[in-house]
Amino acid sequence: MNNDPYTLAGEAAAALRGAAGLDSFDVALVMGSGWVPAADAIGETVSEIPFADLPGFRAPAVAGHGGKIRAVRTAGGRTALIFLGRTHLYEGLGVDAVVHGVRTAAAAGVRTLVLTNAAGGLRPETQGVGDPVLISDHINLTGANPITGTTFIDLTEVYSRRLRDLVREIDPSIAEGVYVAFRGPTYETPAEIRMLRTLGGDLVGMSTVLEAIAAREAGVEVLGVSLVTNPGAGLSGEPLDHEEVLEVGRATAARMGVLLAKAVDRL
Ligand code: 8IG
Repeated sequence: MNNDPYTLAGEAAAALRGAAGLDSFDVALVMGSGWVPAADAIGETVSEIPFADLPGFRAPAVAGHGGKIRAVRTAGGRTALIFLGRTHLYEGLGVDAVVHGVRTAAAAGVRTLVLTNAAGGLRPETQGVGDPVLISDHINLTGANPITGTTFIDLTEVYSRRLRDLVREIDPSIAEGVYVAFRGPTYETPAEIRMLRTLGGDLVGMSTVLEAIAAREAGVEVLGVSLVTNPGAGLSGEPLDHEEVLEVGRATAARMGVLLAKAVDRL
């Protein structure tokens, strides 16, 4: 048995193709906390497989993450893989586990990846809770990288300008921002939030950046969208609460679903 992560991704991709009866998929979407309820708007379900039934995947640990991969056909005739849940670095399963879904999607033929997440907002002056923000760039403070060895990948445009422009044609009011990733699972201290604002960050979270790097390694074009679910620690005078994050997601699911459904058919 070969446990190389890229080989495992190929095996998982073959299983997904088989279950859906499709040779390839156009696009993959990773639905972060708050985005899972939006998945139903993307298209008609063709097949659904729990993570636990696929090579290299584990059931996700976080409440609010569904833990399966759905194959769908969109209204415009595209085929999409929707990852309902993801593995986070803070779960301690390692970097390969975090990016396994992205490598599987790439192996399944996907050329465009939509990474969604819920994030803390670093600019409450201009960001409303419940607003989507297009990720324009990232600052990777996880201390990790999915690539080992002398593969020097260009990260000048991790989050495709073409895809961001396309989403703004659908919703011109949507803002852009720089996403900062920490390993977590703690939220930040107020001092760390002040540091991130000084560094030029607009959003803070615990996902997405390693997946985006793995996608670029595979030559996959990336669209990143954050749902702002709370102001960063110390910015609002209130403590941070995971339940509140999930509630914002439930309240905004319909809007997010409509946005993504329109975007996927134009990618
Ligand atoms: I939702 O404020 C969500 N995820 N690191 N900080 C970090 N991750 C988050 C936050 C936040 N909000």
